[in-house]
Formats: sequence, structure tokens, C-alpha cells
Amino acid sequence: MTSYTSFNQPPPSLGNQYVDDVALRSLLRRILPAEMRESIESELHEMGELAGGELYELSLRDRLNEPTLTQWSPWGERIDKIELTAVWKRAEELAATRGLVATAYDSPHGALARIHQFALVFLFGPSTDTYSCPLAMTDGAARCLLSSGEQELVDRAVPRLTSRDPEKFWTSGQWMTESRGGSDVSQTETTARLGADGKWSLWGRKWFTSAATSQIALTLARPEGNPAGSRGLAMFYVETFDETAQRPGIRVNRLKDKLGTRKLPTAELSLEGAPAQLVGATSRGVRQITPMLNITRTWNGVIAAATLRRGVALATNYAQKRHAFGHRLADKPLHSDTLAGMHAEAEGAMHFAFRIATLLGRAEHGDDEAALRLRVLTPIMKLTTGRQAVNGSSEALEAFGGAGYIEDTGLPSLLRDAQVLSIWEGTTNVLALDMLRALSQQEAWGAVEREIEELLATPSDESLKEAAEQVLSATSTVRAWIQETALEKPEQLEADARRAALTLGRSLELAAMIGHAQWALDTESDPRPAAVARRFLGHGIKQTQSLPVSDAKHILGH
Ligand code: UCC
Repeated sequence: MTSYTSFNQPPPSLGNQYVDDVALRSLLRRILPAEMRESIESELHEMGELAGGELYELSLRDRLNEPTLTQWSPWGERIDKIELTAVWKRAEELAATRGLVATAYDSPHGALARIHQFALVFLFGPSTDTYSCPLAMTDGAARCLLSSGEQELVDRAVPRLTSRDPEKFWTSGQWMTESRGGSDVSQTETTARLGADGKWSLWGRKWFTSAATSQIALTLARPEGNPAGSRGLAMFYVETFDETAQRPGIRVNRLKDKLGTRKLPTAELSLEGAPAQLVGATSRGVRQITPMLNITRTWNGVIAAATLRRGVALATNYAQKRHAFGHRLADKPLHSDTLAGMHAEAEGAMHFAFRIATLLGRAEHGDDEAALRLRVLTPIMKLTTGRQAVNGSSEALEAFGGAGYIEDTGLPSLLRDAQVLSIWEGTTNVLALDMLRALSQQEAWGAVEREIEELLATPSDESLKEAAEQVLSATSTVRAWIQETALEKPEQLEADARRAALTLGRSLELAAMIGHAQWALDTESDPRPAAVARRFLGHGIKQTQSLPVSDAKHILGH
């Protein structure tokens, strides 16, 4: 006879993801004027409700569904049709109606429109199976086209990319990655041919194209006759479907079989004469596409912070229900210590990502100082939060014990989806090198230091004052170290770039947390953000700067 136990573990549940998020709400109370906050409160509330309710439940129910590619019709016609999942179809509609992209362009809140938008994105992202990816690229494409000054293309595409009408809304792809190129975009092999009719066509193969159902894409190709290297590339605009809904000169070879983001149809494409329009000059396309990269990297950071928040929300809810060793997990000192650490990392990432959103909004409204700061800070934010998301999601799964390792709890996808955040849009190392390039420009260090000064303000709380000294000490150590090594040992500088970038990233996160914590003490008598900042500092902000290149060579046997 089989014996059954009546005991079942209680599953975690989510409430309204806006209402429940004390850290996000505290941040918004500080950075948004009361009138603006009140005017967007109901939108955030509704999005929080969708994220913790309908969308979360739909994503659990739809867990095993994945996009499919059908290349041929029953009658032998090449169709390359991609069928999307239920969450993606719902997310597509909501993204338009709730203005996930549009808000950045049509909000009446000027430079703060970006905070309005990214607060919605922060709530929407973790419940929509990475639909934030096409939205990030769509936002990037809109910004890139607006910066290009190509009025005809702007008039044609931007109203659609920023539409709130699901029937009109277009998304955009960003076709950069090729099998030879990868991070090194200069090796792009796709060529652009100018026909006798004055029209361009593209020929080549794109190896990773995310969201292959998008209606347009921005891409790089080398006009025939241009020299090798990145300066010989140009940027092109492609409409991916013609009036008969066929893909013109574009073949979808297959969908990628990925570790995570499995609802996102990432394709390998062949371009066989795809009609395209040149955007800007016939060279220096990498520079031309960088507005898109900087927007998608900002989205990446916001989604990394949102992913961390989702792990924390699930693990904290579970700890309040699950009993072990005679207590609720939430009452066990070691478990609550671990959860507190997870909260601290999640909130550090959130503060940094929203700070970049603040600067982005300012830069888009003509603030040159904000633009100067963004050039150095965006890669640092993207790489720091990307690593935090991977580590934090792993910790979140572990907080569930064995249940975190079981597929039908829905938890493992948190970690699998997080892993891409430190890879796409520039890996940790590629962005650390980008940071070094940005820091080599005159004025760059001044911009970083002014940013830290502005974030820290002048804390009066003793523990925050001490934390601020640690930030200043870590930053000046990195500055002295990079500047000295750049001159004397460039190979060593490159080898240490990730450690330098992460030290700066963690210092910037802590600086933002300190400024916020002092405000919370002064304005709301709220000691929580100060406790969070102290906990974050307890994890450490400084990485060892210099580890000898010669040791690395010995270890690898070179
Ligand atoms: O496509 C992908 C997946 C899409 C999914 C998006 C989802 C987003 C998140 C959603 C959340 C869920 S992944 C593939 C993306 N690929 C990359 O990110 C490429 C990574 N590699 C780099 O970033 C490299 O640093 C390169 C490609 C930019 C390096 O290019 P170059 O040409 O070799 O190097 P340069 O010379 O440094 O850069 C060329 C010019 C320079 O200006 P000029 O020509 O005036 O000297 C640079 O100063 O571009 C300028 N530049 C920049 N300007 C380079 N980077 C930047 C920048 N970030 N901002 C402004």
C-alpha cells in the first residue's frame, strides 16, 4: 500500500509589483515631483497589478510554449513564418497601449519622461518573457533615426515605433552580430550594393538577430569598395516585410536553440538582396548606430535590476510561508541575512539603472554634461548590473532549495534568462574595454567625479559619511591606478579593466544609495535605505586592482 503525506510546500506568489516594491516607490518619491508622481500613479499601479497577476500567471501557464519557425508552405512556397507565444502576443498589445516605448517620446514630463517610461518597463519586464528585448531595440531605433536627421525615414518609421495603437505599432531589430564579427563588429562581412536605380541591397548573413518578427531593422553593412575595418561600415534601414507580407530578400535559416530567453525568436538570417536604405554617410556606421546601443544598454540595466527584484520578491514571499527547523524561513537569522543581502544588491542595481535613465532624459533634453557622463557611465552600469543579475538570480533559486531547480515551478527561467544580460549588447569584458576608451578622453574623469559628488551630496548620518569616504577612496584609487598604468603598462591595464570597471560600478551604486538614504532619513525618517546601503557596503565595493599579467600567462601555460 502506498503511503501519502498530506504536506505540500506552499508556492511563492506575487502581489501588485508596484505596491509591494518599497524601494522603487521610495526612489520615485525622491526623484519625481509630487504632481508628476500623482499623475502617473494609476498607470504604475495597473502595471504592477498586471505584472503580479495576469501576466505572471500567463507566463507560468505558457511555460512550455516556444516560438516556431515554418519555412515552407504545404505547397512548397518559402514562407519563413514565425509563430509567437501567448505571452508575447499579449505583451505586444500591452506594450503599445501602455506606451512602453511611446512614453519616452510623448510624455509631457520632459527630461523625466525616461523615469516614467522605465518605471513601467521595470514592472512589465520580468512578467513578459523577454518581450523587453524588441522594445529596447525599438526605442533604440527611434532614437537612432531621430539622431540621424534622415527626415523621410523619421517621418515614415518613428510614428510607428512610438505608436500607442497596436494596429500601427512597429518594433525594430538590431542586426549587428555576424559569425566572424561577434563583439568585433569591424569584421562585418555583409555587403551593400548600390544598384543602377540608386537603391541599395544587402548581401550576407546575420548570425544573431533577436526578435525576428520585427517590422524593421537597423543594421550594418560594408558598401562595395569600402575599406576593411569598422570605419568602412555604413548603417542601413531595412523593412522586413513587403506589402504582400513576404520577407524581401531575407531568409530565416533557423531559430537559435538558446540556454534562456527561449520565448524570444532569435534567428539566423541570410540577406540575399534585401532592399535597404542608407542612413547617414556611406562610412562610420558603427558610430552612427551607437545611440541605439546606448539605449538598449540602458534597457538592459533596468531589466537586470527588475530581474533581481523579481528574484527577491519571490524568495521573500516564500520565506514568509515556508517552515523549516521549527521556524518560518523568514525568522531564521542566516536565511534572512541572505535575503537582506539580495535586497541590497537588487536595490544597488535599481538605483544605478534609474540614475542612468535620469541622465539619459537630461541628455535628450539638451544637457551636455549629462551626455558626457553617460558616455562613461552607461557601459559601467550595463556591465555591473548584468553581473549582479546573474549572481542574484542564482542566489534566488538557491533560496528555494531543490524547488528552485525544478522546471515546473517556473523558477529556473529566472536564472537562464538573466544569463544573457551580461552577454548581449556587449559582454562584461567588451564593455570594460569600452569604459577604458571612454575614460581616455579628456574631461571623462571630471565627469565621473562630478557625478559621484552629485550623488553623494553631503551625508550627515555618521554611517553614511563613512560609506561616502569609502566611495571616494575607491574611486580615486581606480583613477590613479588607470592613469598611471595607461602610460606605463597598457597590457596590464587591459587585463585589469573588468576589475576597475566593477569597482567603479559598485562605487557608483553605493554613492546613489547613500544620497537616497540621507534623503529618506531627512525627509521621511525612514532608516531602511541607510540599512540597505550599509549592507551593500558590507559586500564590498573594491576589487583587487592589479593581478599580474605574467601570472595569468603562467596559469594558462603561455
Ligand atoms: O544585437 C544584439 C542583441 C540585441 C538585443 C537587445 C536587447 C537589449 C536589452 C533588453 C533588455 C532585456 S547583441 C549585439 C550587440 N553588439 C554589441 O553590443 C557590440 C559590442 N561591441 C562594442 O560595443 C565595441 O566596443 C564596438 C563594436 C562599438 C567597437 O567598434 P569599433 O569601431 O571597433 O571601435 P571604436 O573605434 O571604439 O568605435 C567607433 C566609433 C568611435 O567614434 P569615432 O569614429 O568618432 O572615433 C567611438 O568613439 O564609435 C564611437 N563609439 C561610441 N560612441 C563606440 N562606442 C560608443 C558608445 N557606446 N557611445 C558613443
